[in-house]
Amino acid sequence: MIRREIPKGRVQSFSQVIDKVSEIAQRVRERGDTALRELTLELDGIKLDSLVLDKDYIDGRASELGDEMREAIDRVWVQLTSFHEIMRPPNVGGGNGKIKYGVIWTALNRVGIYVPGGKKTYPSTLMMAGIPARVAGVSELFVSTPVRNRLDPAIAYIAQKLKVKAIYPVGGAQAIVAMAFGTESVSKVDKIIGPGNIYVQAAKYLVSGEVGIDGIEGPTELVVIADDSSDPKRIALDLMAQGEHGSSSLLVLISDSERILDEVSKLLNEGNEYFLVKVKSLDEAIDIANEIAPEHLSLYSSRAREYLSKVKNSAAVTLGDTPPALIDYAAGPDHILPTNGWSRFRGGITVFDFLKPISHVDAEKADENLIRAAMKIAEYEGFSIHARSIGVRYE
Ligand code: HSO
Ligand code: ZN
Repeated sequence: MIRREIPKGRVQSFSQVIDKVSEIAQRVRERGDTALRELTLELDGIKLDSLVLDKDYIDGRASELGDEMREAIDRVWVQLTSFHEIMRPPNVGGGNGKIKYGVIWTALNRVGIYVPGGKKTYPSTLMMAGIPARVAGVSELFVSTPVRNRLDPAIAYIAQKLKVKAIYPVGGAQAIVAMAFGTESVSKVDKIIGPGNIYVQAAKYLVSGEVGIDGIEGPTELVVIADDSSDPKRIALDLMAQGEHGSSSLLVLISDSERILDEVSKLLNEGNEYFLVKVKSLDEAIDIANEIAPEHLSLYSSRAREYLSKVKNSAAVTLGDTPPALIDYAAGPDHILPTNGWSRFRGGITVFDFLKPISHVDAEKADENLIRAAMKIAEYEGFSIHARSIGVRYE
């Protein structure tokens, strides 16, 4: 369906499912593995033998992967690794006066990766979460993913390459809660990374008081800004490509050319809703895109580079004739990206999602004025012992 208007908001909101997810969370917290088995049967219709996949089984599944797919994964692996490596921050240190201070970037210890499943499997998502984790130096990786019949050989192969500690064949909200709190079989992690359906998102939100989460990643979003020099067939393909994720995808084309809007509208398929917006100038288009704050933004214009600096809210921008789907699979930047307007305040997954800065201070000697200032503020707050504990060092 084609709408000639700016989209008003997002279709899904997890407030609709939060009660159900709270109930699932309570069951998993109270009854651990037993609840995981029951919920997987009830909600997914899958009877689980084991909650942790056997290493020999994973190796066996990986060995079923065809050579071409293996080579494709190996090639993309190099590309994603090189992108994430340019982001790795150095430890820094400095000082002013007599105080020395610094920051040590420290990798997280245990990370749980959620890989969505269902009708499709997402080996690409396992790479997008696992590779920056490995570049950051995370000690232990765990994967949870629904397994309908047998584990996807590509997921098995990537898990092998990532040296994951365990794969749990569990999906949905229950998988998130299990990794957040731990069960008899599932290890408790420090942070959970990965996209998922509305139940998974709501569960991440719910457990975010207990563990770190990367954000809330919902249905895919693409805004294309196109001028008259762009190719309508390719624009239609880019929009329909992100429509493959399902009917909740947010798909928008903004253009100053009526001809482009017209031609694209004739090429779009059924099954998704598409928003087509006519503007007077590309500056106006950028303003609208910044307001929408989409996950993916395609600047399909010969002046794309010029417009890039005007983009304020989007986590992944493709320039000119670059296909947005290349970011989904191979360009280098991550495809785990903020949706629902979250690109107003965060970007896609990088090594920083797996690192934390530990700051340190060495102030055995310190500037007299600074010491007096610290003591003054402590006393102002009514913390006289704080003040004394400082003063006694530098008398
Ligand atoms: N477009 C999705 C990622 C994806 N596409 C995975 C295909 N597979 C969110 O950026
Ligand atoms: Zn996609």
